[in-house]
Amino acid sequence: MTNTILFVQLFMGFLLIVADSSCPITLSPSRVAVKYGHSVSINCTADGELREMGWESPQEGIGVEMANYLTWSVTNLTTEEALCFVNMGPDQQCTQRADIVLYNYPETVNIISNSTDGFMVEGAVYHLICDVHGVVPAEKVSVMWYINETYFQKERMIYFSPSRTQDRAEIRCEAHMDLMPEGPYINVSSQIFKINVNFGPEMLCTDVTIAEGETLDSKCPVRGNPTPYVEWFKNQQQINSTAPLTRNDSGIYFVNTSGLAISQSSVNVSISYGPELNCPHYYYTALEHTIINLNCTVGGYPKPEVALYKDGEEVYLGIITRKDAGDYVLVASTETIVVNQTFEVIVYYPPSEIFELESSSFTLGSSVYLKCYARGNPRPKYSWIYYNISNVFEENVEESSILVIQNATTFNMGNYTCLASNEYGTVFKTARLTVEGAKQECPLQISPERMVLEYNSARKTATCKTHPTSANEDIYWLDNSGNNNSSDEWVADTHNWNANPVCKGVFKGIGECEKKLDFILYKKPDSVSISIKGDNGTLMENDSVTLICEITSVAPAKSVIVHWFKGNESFTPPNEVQVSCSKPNIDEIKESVQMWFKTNITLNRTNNGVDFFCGAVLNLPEIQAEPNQDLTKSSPLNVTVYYLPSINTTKLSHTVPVFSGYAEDLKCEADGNPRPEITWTADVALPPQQPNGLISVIEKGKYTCKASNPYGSDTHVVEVIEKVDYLPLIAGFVAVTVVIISMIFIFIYSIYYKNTKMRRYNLKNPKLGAHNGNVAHNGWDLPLPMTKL
Ligand SMILES: *C1O[C@H](CO)[C@@H](O)[C@H](O)[C@H]1NC(C)=O
Ligand SMILES: *[C@@H]1O[C@H](CO)[C@@H](O)[C@H](O)[C@H]1NC(C)=O
Ligand SMILES: *[C@@H]1O[C@H](CO)[C@@H](O)[C@H](O)[C@H]1NC(C)=O
Ligand SMILES: *[C@@H]1O[C@H](CO)[C@@H](O)[C@H](O)[C@H]1NC(C)=O
Ligand SMILES: *[C@@H]1O[C@H](CO)[C@@H](O)[C@H](O)[C@H]1NC(C)=O
Ligand SMILES: *[C@@H]1O[C@H](CO)[C@@H](O)[C@H](O)[C@H]1NC(C)=O
Ligand SMILES: *[C@@H]1O[C@H](CO)[C@@H](O)[C@H](O)[C@H]1NC(C)=O
Ligand SMILES: *[C@@H]1O[C@H](CO)[C@@H](O)[C@H](O)[C@H]1NC(C)=O
Ligand SMILES: *[C@@H]1O[C@H](CO)[C@@H](O)[C@H](O)[C@H]1NC(C)=O
Ligand SMILES: *[C@@H]1O[C@H](CO)[C@@H](O)[C@H](O)[C@H]1NC(C)=O
Ligand SMILES: *[C@@H]1O[C@H](CO)[C@@H](O)[C@H](O)[C@H]1NC(C)=O
Ligand SMILES: *[C@@H]1O[C@H](CO)[C@@H](O)[C@H](O)[C@H]1NC(C)=O
Repeated sequence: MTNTILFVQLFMGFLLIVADSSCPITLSPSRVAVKYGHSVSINCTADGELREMGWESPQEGIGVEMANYLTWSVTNLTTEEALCFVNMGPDQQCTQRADIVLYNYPETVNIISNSTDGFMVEGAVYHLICDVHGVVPAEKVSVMWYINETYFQKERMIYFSPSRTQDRAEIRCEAHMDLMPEGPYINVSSQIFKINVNFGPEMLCTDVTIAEGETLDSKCPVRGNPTPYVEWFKNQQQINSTAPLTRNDSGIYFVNTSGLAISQSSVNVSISYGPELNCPHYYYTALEHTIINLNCTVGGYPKPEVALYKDGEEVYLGIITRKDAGDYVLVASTETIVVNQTFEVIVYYPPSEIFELESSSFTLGSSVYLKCYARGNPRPKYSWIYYNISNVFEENVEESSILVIQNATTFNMGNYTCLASNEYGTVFKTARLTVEGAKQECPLQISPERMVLEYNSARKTATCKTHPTSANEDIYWLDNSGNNNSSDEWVADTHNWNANPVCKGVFKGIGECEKKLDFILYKKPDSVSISIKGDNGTLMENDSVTLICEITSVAPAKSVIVHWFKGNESFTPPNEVQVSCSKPNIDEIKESVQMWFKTNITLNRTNNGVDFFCGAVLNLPEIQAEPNQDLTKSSPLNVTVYYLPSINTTKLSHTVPVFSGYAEDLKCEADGNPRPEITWTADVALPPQQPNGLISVIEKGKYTCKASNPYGSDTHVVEVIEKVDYLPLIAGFVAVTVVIISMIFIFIYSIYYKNTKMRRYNLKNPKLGAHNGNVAHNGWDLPLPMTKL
C-alpha cells in the first residue's frame, strides 16, 4: 500500500515538474463538474508573481490583468470552454484549459417498443429501446435493463422474446452517468413497462393418466393468455371438466379451446385408482395338497403389482403343504402406493404316521408305557384296540395318547393298535408286547376245567368266561351238540361220545384263541373175562402162554387200567402187556370199545390150580374215591399145569446104614402133575410096599425108587449098608451127661430163686388190710393188692 501511494506521489511530482517547466499556471479546482445553468468559479494562479493573465471563455471571459491570480466566475454556465492564460514574456504565453464537465440530468427516460401497449406474443421478438432524453454529456450515459427488478441487459436497444412466465413482467431501464468525484452520480429510471405475454390456448395432455377424484381441469388445464374458453366432449357429450373423475371415465376426449386462437385436440384419458385389495377372509382353511382360492380382488390402474409375503419373504402359494400354514401379507403396489392385507392360512391334513409306538418286551410285574403320537390338523383323536383288562389305562397327554399297563401280566401280551384320526383320515399302528420266554395266554377260563361224567348220567353244565375279566369280548362254544342259548354255558350231553367242547374267544389285540374243556364221558365195563391162549388141553410147565383179559364196552379206552390177580393177590406181569382195542387209536377214541390186554407168561408148577383173575378200572381221579368198588373183576381162570415127576432127595440120601436087627424106613416122595406113581425095585428081596412110597428095609442092598406120571419118570437109587450097634453105649453116656447137666442147672437156679423172691414180695401194700378196701381212688393207689408179676 505505501508503495502504491509513493508511486502516485512520484508520478504527480513529475507532472508538476513538467507543468512548471512549461507553464507555471495552476487551476483550482483543477477539475470541476457543473450542472448546466449552475455557477462555477475557477482560481487561476501563476507562480506567485504578478503576471499578465486572463481568461478566455464564451461566457464571462476576462481580459489581461496583472495579478497573482485571476478567478473566473460564471453564474449560469452553459459552456465547457474556459482557458486561463499567462503572458510569460513577449510572445510567450502559457495557457491552461479549465477542465470543466458540464452536465445535465435526463429530462425523460422512456421505453419504446414495437409491441402495442406491452402486449406480446410468446416467442415473438420485440425490440425495446431505452430512450434517454436531454442528458449531458450523452456519451457518458449507460443503460441498464431490469425485468421484475432483475438486471438483464445493458444495451440501449434490446431484442426481447417473452416467455409466458414473463407475463405481467415489469420492465424498466435506468440511465446512468458517473461524474464522480467532482460531480454527481446520476441514476434515472424509466417508467415501468408492463408486458402482457399472450400464448395458447395450449393443451398439454394428449395421453394422460388422471387419478380418480381429480378433475380434467386440474390435470389437463388449457393454458393460454388470454385465458381460453374450454369445452370438453366425450362421445359427443359435453363434459363438466370440474367434476371429479371416476374410474369409468377413461376414454378419448375432445377439447375445444378458444383464446388467443381456436383449436381442437383430443386427449386419451386414463383414470388411475387404487391399488385396491380386498380379500374376503382373515383366515383361510385348506386341506393339504389342495389349492387355496384366496379369492382376493385386486383393483387399480395402472395395474398394481401383487406379491405375497410370509415372514418377510416373498412366497407363492401353490399346492398347499402343511409348511404353508401361517400369517401372510398380500401386498398390492404401484410406484407410489402400497396397500396390504394380512390373513392367516390354516392347513388341514390327515394324521401322519404314528411315531414312538414300537413293539417291545417287558418283564412281568413292571409298568409298561405305550405312546402314540401322530401329527395332524386338526389335532388327531386317539383310540386304542387291545385286550382291555383292568390294569390298562389310557391317558391323553398333550398331543399324544399314552397307554399305561401297571403291573404287567402275561395277559397283557398281545397287539396294541393305536388309531389316530381326524376329519381327514385315520392312521394306525400296531405294536406287539411280549414277555420273554412266555407264551401268549388265552384269557379264557372254563369252569370246571375238567368234566368227567358217566355215560347216560345226568347232564352238567360248564361255563366259559374271560379271565381276567374283560368286557365286550366275543365268546362262544364250538361244540354245538350241547349248546345252550347262553353262549357262555355248555351243557354236556351224556349220550354223545363225540362231544368236543371248545370255548373260543375273539379278543381285541390277541385275536382268536380257544380253550378246551377236558370233557370225559366214561363208561364202566359191561364185563371182564380172562382167558389163556395156547391152551391146547394140556399146559406144561415152562410153556409160554398168553393171558388175555377182555373188557367189553368201556370208555375211554386210554384210561382203562387192568390189574392182574393170581389167586387173591395181584401181580405185575413179568412181560410187556399188549393192549388192543376194537377201534383204532386208543389214545383218542372216546366211545365205548372192547379191549384186550395180553401178556405172555411162562407157566410153572406154582401156577397149577391157581385162579387167575383180571380186573379193569378207569384211571380217572374223579371216580376213584372207592377204588375197589370200581374194579370190575373177571370170573376166575383155574389153570392146570402139568409137570414131570421129581423125587425129593432131601429126605432120601444115597447111602442108608442099617444096624443089624433093626429095620430102616425108606420113604420115596415125588412131586409131579398128575401125581406120580411110586414103585420100588431092589437087587435083593424087596419088602412089601406100603402106600406113600414107604418101605422098611433090613437087608443091605441097592434099592431103586421110580416115580412116574404120563409125562415122564424119575428114579433114585439108595444103597443100604450094615453097621455095628453102638447105640446102648452111646445111650448110657448120654444119660450120665444129662444127669450131670441137670444137677448143675438146679443148683444155679436155686441160688437165683432165693434172691428174686425177697424183692418181689416187698412191693405189697401193708395198709390195704387195715382200711378195709375203702380208699380214695387216686389213680395210682389202686385198690387191688399188688400181686406177683
Ligand atoms: C442563463 O442563460 C440562459 C441563456 O443563455 C438564459 O436563458 C437564462 O435565463 C439565464 N439564467 C439566468 C438566471 O440568468
Ligand atoms: C485565488 O488565489 C489567491 C492566491 O492564492 C487567493 O488569495 C485568492 O483568495 C483566491 N481566490 C479565490 C476566489 O479563491
Ligand atoms: C418489432 O421489431 C423487431 C425488430 O426490429 C422485428 O423483428 C419485429 O417483427 C417487430 N414486431 C412487430 C410486431 O412489428
Ligand atoms: C438508481 O436509483 C434507484 C432509486 O434511487 C436505486 O434503487 C438504484 O439502485 C440506483 N441504481 C444504481 C445502479 O445505483
Ligand atoms: C361441474 O362440477 C362441479 C363440481 O362437481 C359443480 O360444482 C359444477 O356446478 C358443475 N357445473 C355444471 C355446469 O354442471
Ligand atoms: C369369491 O368371491 C366372490 C365374491 O366375493 C364369491 O361370489 C365367490 O363365491 C367366492 N369364491 C370362493 C371360492 O370363495
Ligand atoms: C376298558 O375297560 C374299562 C373298564 O371296563 C372301560 O372303562 C374302558 O372304556 C375300556 N377301554 C376300552 C378302550 O375299551
Ligand atoms: C402285581 O401283580 C401281582 C400278581 O398279579 C400281585 O401279587 C401284586 O400285588 C401286584 N402288584 C401291584 C402293585 O399291583
Ligand atoms: C388169600 O387167601 C388165603 C386163604 O384163602 C388167605 O389166607 C390170605 O390171607 C388171602 N390173602 C389176601 C391178600 O387176601
Ligand atoms: C407172546 O408170545 C407170542 C408167541 O411167542 C408172540 O407172538 C406175542 O407177541 C407175545 N406177546 C407178548 C405180549 O409178548
Ligand atoms: C382148580 O381145579 C382143580 C381140579 O379141577 C381143583 O382141585 C382146585 O381146587 C381148583 N382150584 C381152585 C382155586 O378152585
Ligand atoms: C422134600 O422133603 C422135605 C422134608 O419133608 C421138604 O422140606 C422139602 O420141601 C421137600 N422138597 C421138595 C422139592 O418137595
